[in-house]
This record gives sequence, C-alpha cells and structure tokens, in this order.
Amino acid sequence: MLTATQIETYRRDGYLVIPSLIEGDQLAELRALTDRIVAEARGVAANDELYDLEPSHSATLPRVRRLKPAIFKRYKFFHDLVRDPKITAILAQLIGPTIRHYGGKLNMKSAGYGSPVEWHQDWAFYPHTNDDVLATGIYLDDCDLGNGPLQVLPGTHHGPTYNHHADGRFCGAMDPEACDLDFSKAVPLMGPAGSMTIHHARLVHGSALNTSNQQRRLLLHEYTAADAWPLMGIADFDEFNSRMVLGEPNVEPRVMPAPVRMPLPAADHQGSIYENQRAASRRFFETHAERAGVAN
Ligand SMILES: O=C(O)CCC(=O)C(=O)O
Repeated sequence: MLTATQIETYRRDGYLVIPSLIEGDQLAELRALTDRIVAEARGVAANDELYDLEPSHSATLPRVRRLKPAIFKRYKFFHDLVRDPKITAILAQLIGPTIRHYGGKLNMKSAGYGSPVEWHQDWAFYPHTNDDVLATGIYLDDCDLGNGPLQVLPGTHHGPTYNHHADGRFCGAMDPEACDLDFSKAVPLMGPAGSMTIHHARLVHGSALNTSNQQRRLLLHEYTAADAWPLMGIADFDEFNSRMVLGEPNVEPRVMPAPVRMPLPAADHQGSIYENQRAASRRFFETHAERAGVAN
C-alpha cells in the first residue's frame, strides 16, 4: 500500500517508483517465460501479432524490440499479473476502486542496441473522458543510468497535451524543439529487478538507446478508472468489460476537462510506438543506426 506522502507525490509529480514489488518465484517466472517467448522469435521474419522486431532483426539473429498485447491473452502468467492484488491495491489508491486494464506490452531494450522511445504522452495515444489513467512498468532487470531507464518530466501531467503529429498525421512523438520543455530536468526511474514504476497518462516520458551490456526489459500495463471511457470509442463492449481488474463496470462515463488532441489521422506506420515514431520530423534520442554510423 502507498503512504499518504507517496500519494501526494504522485498527484504533484505524476510518477512513483515502488522498489522490488515483484520478487522471488514470481520474478523468476516472469523472466524465464519472457526468455522463452523471445527465443521463439528465431525464425520469425517480420512483425506480427506478438513480436515487434528491431530494425536489425533477422530470422537467424533474432532481435525482439517489444512483445505486444497478445501476451496478455496467450499467457496465463501475464493475464494474472495484470490483476495481481498487490498491484491493483496500489492503483486503487490513485485512480479509485473500479479499474479496467487498457492494454500493455513488454519493451525489451536489449543490451547494445535496444531502441530509444521518443518523448511522448500516453494520453496523446488514448485520450479518455477523464484522466484517471496511468501506466505501471515492472523492470525485469536491474535498471540504472546505463541501460536506458524510463525518463519522466515531473509535473508535466498538469500541462498541455503536446502535438504528436508530423506532416499532418499522428506520429506518437513530440517534436523536442517545438515544445517549451527543458529535457535536462528529466528524472530517470531506476531500481532493482522487480521494481514497479507508475506514471500518469499525461506525463511526458521517453527513454534512450541502450548502449550498455545489460538488457533493460520493462513490462508496461496501462490502467484506467472504470468510468474513464476511451474517446476513440469501444469496438466490442463485452471485450471492454472483460478487462475489468477491480470492481464492477458501469455505463456512466465521468467527463472531466482535460486537454485532448485526437491521434488522427492515424500514424503512417502501424503496429507499435516504435513504428509510429518512425515518421517523427525530429528526434531527441540517438538511434542504434546513428551510433553505428549507418543510414537509418
Ligand atoms: O520502454 C520505455 O522505456 C518507454 C516505453 C513507453 O513509454 C511506451 O512504450 O509507451
């Protein structure tokens, strides 16, 4: 459970780190299952429903950038972890007693080449009727400054929703030179394997290329208050309600003012944030190709 000070810090700064929340056998299983799924990418030639692949991936030299939301449907372990009471009890203190899982993914950020994620706000991808919306991140590996920690700009969840468009289309990345933000104030969220980060959906965040020899895997889960409904609509109401993780669903969305920009027209490159961000007009973080001195 969170202390009153932690709750106050989250409201003020928009993020928290809970050290070593996942431990022992549960952490060991999370790591072992992930290793197994990644090993099965050998032979996969292109992005599919489960795998998002690094630009330098080949079927013989498998390089997975992300495991996509299909892991929550295919693997009971991941399905159950989303609903783990030690996580949902914490979330209830931040967004209330009825909670729905929105989605998630496992970003690999592999040693030596794991891709950067450009500055963005999750809210630009999935605006809702109110902003009781957040993401948790569970580190599968010890995370320090060297292996590409998630970085956040404290307090930005109280500010505008920034432009995430380029050439008239959504691209999932902010133009770092077109916004009034001082990125040198970014705070890296670090901790031992099993630590859990929490960030508000409107908080500006991103992460750099992993140039170290330590991988940095981060399992991201996105959650909303049950009465925060997605402005992009609900394709399947039963499926929507099957994602309740705490309390009962309702049909009374709570509408609260929050700055919104719709992610439309949709990004040119679909499949993941990495793909969306390929269309960004300007990048902040160095890419693997740039570092290696080859054309992107
Ligand atoms: O993996 C990371 O460091 C950041 C991920 C992120 O913000 C995202 O995938 O939306």
